[in-house]
Amino acid sequence: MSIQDLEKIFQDKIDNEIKIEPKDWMPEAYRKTNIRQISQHAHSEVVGMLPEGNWISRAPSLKRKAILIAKVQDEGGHGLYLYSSAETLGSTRDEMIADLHSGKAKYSSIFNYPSLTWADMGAIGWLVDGAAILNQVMLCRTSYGPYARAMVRICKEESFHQRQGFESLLVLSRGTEEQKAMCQDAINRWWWPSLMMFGPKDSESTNSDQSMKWKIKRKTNDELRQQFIDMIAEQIKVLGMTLPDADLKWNEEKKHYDFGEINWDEFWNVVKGNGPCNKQRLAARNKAHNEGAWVREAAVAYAEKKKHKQQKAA
Ligand code: FAQ
Repeated sequence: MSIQDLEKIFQDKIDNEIKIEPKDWMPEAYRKTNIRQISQHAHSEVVGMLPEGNWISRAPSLKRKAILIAKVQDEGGHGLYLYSSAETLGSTRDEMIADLHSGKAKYSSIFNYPSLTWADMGAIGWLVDGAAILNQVMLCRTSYGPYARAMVRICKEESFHQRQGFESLLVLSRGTEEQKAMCQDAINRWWWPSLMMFGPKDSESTNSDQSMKWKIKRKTNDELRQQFIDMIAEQIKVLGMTLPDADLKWNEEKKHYDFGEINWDEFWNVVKGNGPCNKQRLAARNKAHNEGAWVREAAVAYAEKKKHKQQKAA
């Protein structure tokens, strides 16, 4: 069969909503784009454990501590399903992790901001998981089968994360003046970086056109960002707080909220490794990896021992 025939069969499958599976023929660029996106997504989940992990030992009650531990563990689990899904495309976990640790691979810009107060745990759950879930609901229908299936469970867990974040902020928003101020301050700091999670404007998005044709992405960066703003602009009213954007206003004609200009210089600066916590995050991941070397060695030694035992018995 010629390349053109194979490409036609592949695109027909996509056009007919048939998932692409690991053993199917696929264009090399489709494979690479999926490895790039899925591995960056996995790295984001794992690096994303750090800002919240920072508050586990300082949670204000046993209940909040148990919830936060469970949430951080969930994020680690999401990373593992996603690495497994990328491995089905021929990339090894060692390669992907090496790329993260050397700074070659990207992960979401949002995790390069510091978590300064307890209220940040609520703001991360509500805004960061809220933004993540909108993007990920779309990815449950992405064209690559293993990625789409991994997203189903991830979305269920993220939706719990978002609710716990909102509930945590709701308690603060009804608390003392100090707690209300802490809640507002966390929202002020996390709002704009959350909008940047959706990626650059469509006009600047290098991958979107092709990814939309391949149905890896089903909605553009700007579409998802607008959907998020429309949702949060309503939910903030329940909290009795405000969003830090003087231009945020309902537009009756468009049936969407208008909003102010995002600071794209800040976004690219963070993506290029110069955000407030980039160096700290990579140092933490490298340290954890190095300190865990003995666990990996022990696991390999145990697997070898088991194999020999089985071979002897056979
Ligand atoms: N940060 O052409 P596009 C979570 C890069 S999970 C850093 O538009 P694309 C869970 C992009 O890679 C959050 N880099 O790119 C959680 C590309 O560079 P490249 C992560 C960014 O891929 C919650 C360049 O800019 N979610 O939060 C960012 O079509 C709480 C041009 O951009 C996912 O990864 C950014 N924000 O669209 C965990 C979802 N945006 O690679 C713990 C899957 C763009 O060509 C606690 N990913 N770039 O060198 C996606 O849906 C897409 O990859 C987008 C970007 C939408 C993120």
